[in-house]
Amino acid sequence: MADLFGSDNTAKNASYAAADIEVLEGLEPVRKRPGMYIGGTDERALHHLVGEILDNSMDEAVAGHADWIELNMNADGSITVVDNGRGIPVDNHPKFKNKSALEVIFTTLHSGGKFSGKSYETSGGLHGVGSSVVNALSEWLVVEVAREKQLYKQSFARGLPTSKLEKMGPVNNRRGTSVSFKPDHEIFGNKLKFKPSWLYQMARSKAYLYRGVEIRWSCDPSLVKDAAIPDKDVLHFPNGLLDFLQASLDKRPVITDKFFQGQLPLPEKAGRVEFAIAWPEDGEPMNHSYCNTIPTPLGGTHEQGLRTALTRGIKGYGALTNNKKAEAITSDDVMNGAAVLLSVFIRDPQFQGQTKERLVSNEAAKWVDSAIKDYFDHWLTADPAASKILLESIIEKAEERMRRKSDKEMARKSATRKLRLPGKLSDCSRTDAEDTEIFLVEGDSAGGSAKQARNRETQAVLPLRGKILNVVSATADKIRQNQEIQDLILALGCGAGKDFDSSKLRYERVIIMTDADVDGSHIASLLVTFFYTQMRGLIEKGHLYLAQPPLYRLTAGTLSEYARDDAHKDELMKSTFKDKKKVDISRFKGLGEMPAAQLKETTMSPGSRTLLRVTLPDVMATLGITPEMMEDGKTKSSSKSNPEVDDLVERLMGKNAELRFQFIQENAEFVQDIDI
Ligand code: TSJ
Repeated sequence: MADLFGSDNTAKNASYAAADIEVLEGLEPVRKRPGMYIGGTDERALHHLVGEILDNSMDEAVAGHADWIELNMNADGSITVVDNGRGIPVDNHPKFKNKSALEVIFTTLHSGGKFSGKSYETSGGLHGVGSSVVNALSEWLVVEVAREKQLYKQSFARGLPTSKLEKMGPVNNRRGTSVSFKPDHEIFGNKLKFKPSWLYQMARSKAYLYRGVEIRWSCDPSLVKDAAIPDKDVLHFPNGLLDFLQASLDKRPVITDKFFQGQLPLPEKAGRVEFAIAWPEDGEPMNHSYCNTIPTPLGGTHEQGLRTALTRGIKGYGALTNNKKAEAITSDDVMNGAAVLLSVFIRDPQFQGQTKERLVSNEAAKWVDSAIKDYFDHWLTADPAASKILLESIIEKAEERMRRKSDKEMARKSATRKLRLPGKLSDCSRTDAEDTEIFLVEGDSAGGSAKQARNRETQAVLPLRGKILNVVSATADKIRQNQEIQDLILALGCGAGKDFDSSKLRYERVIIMTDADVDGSHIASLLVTFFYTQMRGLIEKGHLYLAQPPLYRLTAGTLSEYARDDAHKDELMKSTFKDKKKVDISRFKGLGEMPAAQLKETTMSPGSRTLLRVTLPDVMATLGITPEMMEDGKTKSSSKSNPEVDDLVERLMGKNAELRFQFIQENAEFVQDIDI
């Protein structure tokens, strides 16, 4: 929402360019396909509406303009959120001569909100455009604004105004915004109701995440709630995440009483990071991360930065204290036993995923890492007794992991693989599947580069020639006759269709590595579709990944970075290369022409690459697709047509490769693996 008022926008508005208008559109698409905007129409999505509204008040508080927020659950199933901020602006918006800014905010959709995979420029992903989405999906919504000593009010129904913005008279002693809304039963059905416990938890965690705000909770006594949920409560936590962690651990014993916690500025004035970490004795991990108080349950770059800092710190401390065993520690050993709360505040965060639950702003990893690094070193050296206990417990984890691994290797070696393998396969030398990968690459030339760039012990390469058969439109017989497909099935060792057995998979990860162009996208989407129809278990068990080869290399003097796509390139130009006069941008035509060393660094080496994990079941569930409907890749005609399903099927099976690849990428899970 803030972008509607940003200063550069105001300047642009004066020129009233046609191009500007395209950015905003009505709310019909939201009512037509609610799932695309709020990730479904289930209970979770319903509660998401409250988050959208609350986040706007949180933004106002975090910006320093409000210090309390009310969250009320009303007897009629509606919600009221109030804050004492500046009040949503009510002046006429320059782009819409007869409409107030407030009305524009509640009745228009930023087109970034469409299923485009692009993030918005406001504080958080779905957020910031959320108010109009909530309005569209509400039976009614009423806004009141107290601003400049005047009270204003406007009402809406299902996204459309039912009144003008009215002046309700003077107010002298307060300012702020109040929004009440009732979710539309036409969208969410009659059965869905807000759960007091969920909303109370949401309010609580927001209060923990920003110590400068007091959240006043109230829930109508007539609503049924758990014994633990009060009718009224004031949530305010001056010790922020530390209070949050203590409450979450709930007296579970920890291996050192000293928590690692802090609030630190990020470098380059990029924002700040807060964290509180403990290592519980029971070794049960806990991990919650947030960006601008918005939960990021799928993690992302901020978590990655913390991981890197903690792992380097622990290993460094091991080296410092001459503990040789520390060398074997991996980031998983450090994180898997930790209870972690991480919260970052940054400008213009980039989110990804169906419900924008993962932070992908590239620079966040480096910012969080460098903010925490030295602070962690100091913390470790300040209390050697506690640090020794911590180090030793992490070493124990590492040793346990290595024991398990060698047991497994022994078991596999005795059951030797007497397999006929395809001639084109360059296999890895390791014989058991653990920690091995196979790269499926497009064509022999890319195959050659990949062979040079790989780690022979753990990475296999299978070049696939030409476009593989479009499996969704072919019969099972025809699929099996296809040479490329036969090679693929043989190399993976796990069979296909009815014979599929994931325990026979010869590699831990199957990585599709195609060029970052239209043809590459096409092959990648065909392969994903093949796996979806013939080896679905492989996706379900999280074995399938997409590599992310760069499309550009940016160079200025000694500075050199790779960019995945145009958006990433633009982002780098605005950040890392901002002050550079001459930036040389080269575009890679294909993986085959990339020097092996670069291919290794950018795309193949576990230390520096980024992989996307393909997780289709999530999306299937969200869009209401059952596995039966997709059997043999054909939709069984169901009595009533479901536009969301039709659309998905079209995306998967239709001719448009771009759309398919976009679908896959948007729903893939972000995995960044560092193996230090
Ligand atoms: F989501 C929402 F729009 F419905 C909503 C917004 C709901 C609630 C309960 C509060 C809010 C909200 C918005 N609270 N505070 C604000 N602040 C602004 O919109 C605002 C005010 C002044 C200025 C300015 O630059 O003067 C800028 C903004 C973004």
